[in-house]
Amino acid sequence: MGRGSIVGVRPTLFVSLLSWLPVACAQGGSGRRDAGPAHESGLTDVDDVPDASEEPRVGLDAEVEGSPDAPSHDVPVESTGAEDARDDDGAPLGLDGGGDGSRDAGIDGGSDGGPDAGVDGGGIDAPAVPAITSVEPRVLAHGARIVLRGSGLSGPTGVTVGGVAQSFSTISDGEIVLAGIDDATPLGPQTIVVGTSRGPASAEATVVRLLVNEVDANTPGEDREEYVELATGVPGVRMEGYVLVLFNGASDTIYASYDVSGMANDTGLLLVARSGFVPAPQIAFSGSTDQVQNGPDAVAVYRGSTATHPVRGTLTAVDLIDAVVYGDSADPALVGALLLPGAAAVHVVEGTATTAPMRSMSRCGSARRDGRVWMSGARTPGAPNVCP
Ligand SMILES: [Ca+2]
Ligand SMILES: [Ca+2]
Ligand SMILES: [Ca+2]
Ligand SMILES: [Ca+2]
Repeated sequence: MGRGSIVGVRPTLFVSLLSWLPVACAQGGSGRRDAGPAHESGLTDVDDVPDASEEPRVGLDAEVEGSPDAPSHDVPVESTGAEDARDDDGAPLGLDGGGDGSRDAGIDGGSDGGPDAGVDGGGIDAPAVPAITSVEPRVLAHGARIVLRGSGLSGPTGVTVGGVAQSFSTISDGEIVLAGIDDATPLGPQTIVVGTSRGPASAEATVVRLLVNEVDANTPGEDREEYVELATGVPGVRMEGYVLVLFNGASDTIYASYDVSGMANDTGLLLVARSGFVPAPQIAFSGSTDQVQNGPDAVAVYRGSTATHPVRGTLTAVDLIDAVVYGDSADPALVGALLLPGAAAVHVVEGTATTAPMRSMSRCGSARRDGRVWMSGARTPGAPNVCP
């Protein structure tokens, strides 16, 4: 094809045609069925533009492509389906070839990312539809800070989980933070609802009550039978987004941490013990002996991960979900940081030198961060505790 045939074309259209011509020529005879009549008619009457109630037809693509500025050879019209005659929003196409991925002769106003020539029938910016696109973490533990992300979330009128109102703060149109899932929120699969002036946005998530349920730090002889048992309150829930943290009272720093990941058993428990322990743990200690210090020390669960709570990390109540402080003597720093103030701020004793190896420390109540619900009792790894 000779370039001379388009000398004098406006620069912008010239560029458009340069990008268009090779494609047009390459398409050759692949034109649509009605290319002939449409082209023969030359400039189709604007009155012929179909409205939404009429059978879609192609017309104005041909009008542009067949304009006097176009090459004089038989213009191969793109193969267009009927849908090409309408905009993405169903409006009559007009001078818009966008959204269908095809190449148009320089007048492009569509949603394909090309420059808009200002003749797009659509393009009116609508307010963002309220939507929640992510919940972090996906498992909602009582007391846990939860981040909701999405769109159209500004000016929320309220947030509920399982029908229970939650305290929250709005970070932006796309982010809401729940300060801590209310302890009264029902467990199991629940719906999160963010009310807005433009209607509600919702998402599904599982609510758990994540607790340190039992700790056996001191076992007969070499400490090989130690374990920590976590409770979720939801059988078979697959956990993520939380971390088990072991604090050394001697330094008040983290000496071990494990991501709480894996599926709770049919009583909603997750066992953390050495590889090879019976019953098989959901989470394995990194070693096989002396993995749980005998006290005064503490075991806690946080929202986070081993990355946010690494070994040598410091004592904090930020994102803390539950904790137990234990040992023969008190550790005011651990108690003060991890347990609730007042009567709840007491540590638990596993037993005497004689009895401790045969017993464990068991939770016998559901209060979080409360030493009063703990007692020395029978070992029940992976099974419900034996309580009075
Ligand atoms: Ca130990
Ligand atoms: Ca210690
Ligand atoms: Ca013991
Ligand atoms: Ca148990």
